[in-house]
Amino acid sequence: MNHTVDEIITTTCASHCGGSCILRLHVKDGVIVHIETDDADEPQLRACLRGRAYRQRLYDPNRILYPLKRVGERGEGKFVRISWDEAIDTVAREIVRVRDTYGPASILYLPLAGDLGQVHGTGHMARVLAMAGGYTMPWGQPSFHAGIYALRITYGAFSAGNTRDDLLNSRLILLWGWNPAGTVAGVNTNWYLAQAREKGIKIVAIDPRYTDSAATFAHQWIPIRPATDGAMLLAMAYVMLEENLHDRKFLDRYTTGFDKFKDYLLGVSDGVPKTPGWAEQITGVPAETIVSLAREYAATKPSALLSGVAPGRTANGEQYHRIAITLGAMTGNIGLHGGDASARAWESITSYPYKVSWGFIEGLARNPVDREGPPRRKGDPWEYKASRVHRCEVPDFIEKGRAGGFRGDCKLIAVVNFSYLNAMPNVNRIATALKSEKLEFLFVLEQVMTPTAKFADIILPTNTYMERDDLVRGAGLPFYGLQRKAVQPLGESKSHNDIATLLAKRLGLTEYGERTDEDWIREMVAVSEIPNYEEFKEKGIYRLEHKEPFVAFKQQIEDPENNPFDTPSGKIEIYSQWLAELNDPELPPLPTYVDAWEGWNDPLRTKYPLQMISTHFKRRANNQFHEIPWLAETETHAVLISGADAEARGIKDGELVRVFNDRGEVLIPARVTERIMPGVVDVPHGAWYQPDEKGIDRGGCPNVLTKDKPSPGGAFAYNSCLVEIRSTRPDAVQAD
Ligand SMILES: Nc1nc2c(c(=O)[nH]1)N[C@H]1C(S)=C(S)[C@@H](COP(=O)(O)OP(=O)(O)OC[C@H]3O[C@@H](n4cnc5c(=O)[nH]c(N)nc54)[C@H](O)[C@@H]3O)O[C@H]1N2
Ligand SMILES: Nc1nc2c(c(=O)[nH]1)N[C@H]1C(S)=C(S)[C@@H](COP(=O)(O)OP(=O)(O)OC[C@H]3O[C@@H](n4cnc5c(=O)[nH]c(N)nc54)[C@H](O)[C@@H]3O)O[C@H]1N2
Ligand SMILES: [Mo]
Repeated sequence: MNHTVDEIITTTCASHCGGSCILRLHVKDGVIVHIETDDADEPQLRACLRGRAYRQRLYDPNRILYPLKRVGERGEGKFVRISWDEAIDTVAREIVRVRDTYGPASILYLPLAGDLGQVHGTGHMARVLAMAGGYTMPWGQPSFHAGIYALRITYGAFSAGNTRDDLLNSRLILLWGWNPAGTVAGVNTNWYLAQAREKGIKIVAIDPRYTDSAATFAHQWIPIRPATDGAMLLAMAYVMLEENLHDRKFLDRYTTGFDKFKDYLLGVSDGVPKTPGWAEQITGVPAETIVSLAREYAATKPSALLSGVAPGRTANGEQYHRIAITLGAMTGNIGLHGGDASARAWESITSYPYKVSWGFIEGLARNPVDREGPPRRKGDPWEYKASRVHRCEVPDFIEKGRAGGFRGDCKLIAVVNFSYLNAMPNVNRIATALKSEKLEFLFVLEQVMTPTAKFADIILPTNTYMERDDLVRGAGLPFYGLQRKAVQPLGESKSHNDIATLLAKRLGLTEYGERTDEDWIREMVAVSEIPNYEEFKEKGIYRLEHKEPFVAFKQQIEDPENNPFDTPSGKIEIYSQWLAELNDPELPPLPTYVDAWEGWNDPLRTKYPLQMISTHFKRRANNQFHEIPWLAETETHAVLISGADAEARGIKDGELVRVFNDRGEVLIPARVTERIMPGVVDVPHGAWYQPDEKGIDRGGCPNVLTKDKPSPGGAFAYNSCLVEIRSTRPDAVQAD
């Protein structure tokens, strides 16, 4: 370090990768001049390239510094600067007008997770809107809805992750559709995987791409067609059953429904035995590979089948997760060190059931619209359907409203922490809906001028976690981090807490009260595991007592009599009673493989022969950091295509190609590589939608191509998508 600074502030990154890594901010004259990371005792909580480049995000010329009012068409991006008074007046007036004219169900609150701070999350605006009369809530988690569904149905739980240090207790690790070397999933995950590798623990990657994780950690890479994982897992179960390798004691003691599952495996119920030969036809994985992996997984104990959430982002994603859990049970790897419950949801990424839960602030107010909805049934994956709007259905809600069976006509939308237009499937359709006159008012809280912000009627400029105080939960290992305001908010940008307080005042919600950031943090610390606030404030971090790695469901397995699972039978339900009662043919009580729409066996593949996945990109956190120059230098946003598929289309590495289907077209450079299997292409998600005058997206946003139909359980099916690719060179030779 060759500069003098006034102060070095320790903070925890709250970017939307879920990393929660330690940053040390060097502040001089009120400006952050340098960022470094943890270099204290092991295990260090070291940050990635994005956290260390955050200075360019903080001082991004694209930052929104003043409240803005739209003057052009929605989406055109023409705004004028207005005062905070005018901005808050307008927003408050519109909320009251829409509520009084159309009823509160006409107000849609559309939050997601752009920032993972506990104080300045999405809770404040939820609280204001609830207190002002209520609002329609969205449902559907883009990340892991299929995982949550399977977790609830099978374990009756919301959390199933082990802390990452437990990986060192495994003897075999299956990275199933999971690439932590690229997508941060808790600080330190890679460090533990590297140690596992050094220790000689066998690691196998099952992924259509030869990922950085496969290249760095794995002994074996098994390429598989997207959305077919359930078939391979079933065939592995079949091998175990045929060769009597399964843990019958575990199944008898802790699970229900294995007999019915056995009949399904053997084909008794549907005439189709789920043999390795059957699975080879579907997955493209040779039968002998499936057989040997099944034998190895069953014979090596403990083994961790780490089922990633990406294979669950498919047309029947929940089935993959349910089958993966069933394999965890068949091998008796649940609830013990070195094993894994083979279930995934966000808590599996943060890996620890903290006392401070999500929704702390939101939970303080009662939302009448949601409460007045039809009663919920525990375990019913459609429990929200009647009172909420799936995030994929928003265009329908705008265009059809009550006539389309919704509980209101969507007239006002409030977007917080969400690059809605970019992150949701079928962007062209969303853009059309947002331009509709039926939508009378759209306001957005944003830090930068995103494609979504361009559609706003009013933009409220929001500051970043370096300009306010907050509390962050650790991921990977259990700890809390304190975020301290390092610099003054840029321009006139404000925090969520300040914006919501202003709005509450203008709406006359006297009972809303006023609390500083620190008041909120103290309130949360009081219910947390942190014993002493002052000490925490001083150090900036509190590591939870951690004598041994945390393992999900350990108590249920060690002492089942006193710790039943929260399911109707109290056991792990391979056959789900809840689903049997629900009686929905698309949500069968048994884990079942069904071919995905827009998958390998969809007849549409004759027209659009390539299966497109859209992975999470190393240099972005979803849509964030996309425009940061330092990061842009590290990796080009391009479509990954195999040598064979490129050659058949006369496509050369680096050239601009058209990626298209019936929903839209994207122009993007091609990266020809052997690191993706033939038949599959990858347009990484998070590049910003930038339509030209013909409607062709020059920004490279994969959601121009993805389908806005959720899986039966409500999962986003980004990785079930068929496309075709063509060169833009006139001399490209196309094979027939
Ligand atoms: N094709 C495809 N699409 C996908 C996915 C995929 O795999 N494939 N993945 C999906 C997944 S898993 C997710 S989680 C979503 C993510 O979708 P989003 O949640 O929309 O993603 P982010 O880009 O993290 O955050 C959204 C916005 O929040 C803003 N933001 C950050 N911090 C703050 C803040 O403190 N206040 C305010 N007001 N704004 C802030 C950022 O500037 C950013 O524009 O994308 C989904 N979309
Ligand atoms: N750097 C970075 N880190 C992130 C994020 C980010 O945007 N950037 N986003 C964060 C968020 S919000 C989330 S939800 C998580 C998401 O984390 P993940 O969902 O795990 O990330 P992905 O890159 O979408 O997918 C992981 C791997 O699954 C493979 N895959 C895709 N489809 C299939 C399939 O059908 N079968 C199999 N077997 N493999 C498949 C992909 O090739 C990829 O290598 O990451 C978090 N971490
Ligand atoms: Mo996500």
